[in-house]
Amino acid sequence: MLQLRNYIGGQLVAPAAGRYLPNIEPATGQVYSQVPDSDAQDVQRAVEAAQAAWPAWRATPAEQRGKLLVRISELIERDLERLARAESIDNGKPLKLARTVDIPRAASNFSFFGTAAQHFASETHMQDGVALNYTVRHPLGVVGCISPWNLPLYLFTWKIAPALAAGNCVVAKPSEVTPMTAYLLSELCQEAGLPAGVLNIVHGTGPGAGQAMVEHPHIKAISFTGGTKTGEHIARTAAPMFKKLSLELGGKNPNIVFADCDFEAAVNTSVQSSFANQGQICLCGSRIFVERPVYEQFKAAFLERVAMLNVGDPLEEGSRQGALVSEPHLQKVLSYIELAHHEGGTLLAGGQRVHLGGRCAGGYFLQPTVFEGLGPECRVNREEVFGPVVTLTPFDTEEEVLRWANGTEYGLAATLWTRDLQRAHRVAHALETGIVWVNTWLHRDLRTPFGGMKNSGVGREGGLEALRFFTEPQSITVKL
Ligand code: TXE
Repeated sequence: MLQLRNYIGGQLVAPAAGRYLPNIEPATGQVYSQVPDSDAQDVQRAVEAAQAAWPAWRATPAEQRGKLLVRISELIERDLERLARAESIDNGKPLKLARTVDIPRAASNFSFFGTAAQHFASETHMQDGVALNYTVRHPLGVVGCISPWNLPLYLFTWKIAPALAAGNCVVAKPSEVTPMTAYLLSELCQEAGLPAGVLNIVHGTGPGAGQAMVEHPHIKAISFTGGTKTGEHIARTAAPMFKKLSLELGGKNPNIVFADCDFEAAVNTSVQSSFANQGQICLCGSRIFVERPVYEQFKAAFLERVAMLNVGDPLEEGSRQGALVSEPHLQKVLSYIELAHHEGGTLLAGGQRVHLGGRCAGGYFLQPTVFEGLGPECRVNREEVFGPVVTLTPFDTEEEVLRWANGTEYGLAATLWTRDLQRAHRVAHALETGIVWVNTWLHRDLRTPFGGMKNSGVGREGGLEALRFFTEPQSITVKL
């Protein structure tokens, strides 16, 4: 059985303690590879390798660093099909989704930041006749990147690429639940000629390798995406050490449909924003609020399209819904379906585990599930389910829907559907979320700031925000 290895100092190496964790294919429930269960010793080696590589990497001109990142991007594009298949097997997502979204985006992350570093400028403040003030942005040194299982290579590279572009050396840990494409990336980095130690990938659990990274005194910053509880724990550990922190956490995003919207577009995109990746995207709109005059019409059209989302083997081209990532996660989502019944919800679609035959007999499949009749105060409408479960709720006024939309502890993203331009701006500005999509969803321009308000996180990723996070500004004043 394939044993993955850590990527430390340019070499693929076994974990120091020789321990491994089983890596399960969600569509079959079978162990298909083993992932290093690394510990503090491995993290220590990775930090030492990164520290050794840093002086030369820092001194490498941004253009040359960028060329290496662009080369990695090209290799990801070359291996698109192989990587997409690996992602689908490892995560349970439909192969088509991995091929059209996850892997192309991983390639874009490297090419975008590979060139962005050359456009990164710092400020000058001239005090006429008195002084010239200018800002230098220094890389931090060794930084840590920790990513989750829902968009494995996509989110892993979204952190690594800007960190490297800004001149840092990186110790990175992918989720232990989906380590495969990070492992394949380490091979591509070797092929691209990335200098040894510039990027180090340590596999393992959160409490093991992850915690050791967060506690390590020589890791200057942590960029983390994952659950809000984990983010809280990381902040508690890292804040007293004055580490820079970027935390991209959970969401409970509203999707607001006004009666004057482009109806077909709203329905079709709402099916996407509800169930893409089995609802396991922090940006999914799991609370759908529909203005009362079109509520019944929307419900009927939405349910009709949901019925067409066939659940099947993620490797088969026709499957629209794949497997959930793990048995414990499936059980968590099922517990929320049970809770929705207890809270008085009416089940409109789905609600059951799906048992497929053949090779997928042991897989973690769930029907796309829709409830109505759950008030905004219900736990199902306040807590992050992170699965294919959404609620439909009619609303009467803009003020009411804004109160409900803003009524959770999260504030990551929101979508609104209207043809009224004034309302679009007014409602967007009143939403307490880091991202608002008007008449679209998951539309991403990599230059825009990405991140959440309230318990959805601290800091922003994307574009210049990411380059700023991974650098330390130094202000220099020269008396004229
Ligand atoms: O995430 P974790 P889990 C939400 C979603 C899900 C819940 C838990 O609701 O049900 O979080 O998922 C590493 N120090 N999201 O348990 O634990 C871990 O190894 C350092 C939302 O999978 O937050 C992995 O690499 N690292 C979400 C990463 O953190 C630690 C995406 C994320 O794992 C650590 C995923 C520690 N003490 C889950 N503990 C989103 N918003 O995108 C864990 N990790």
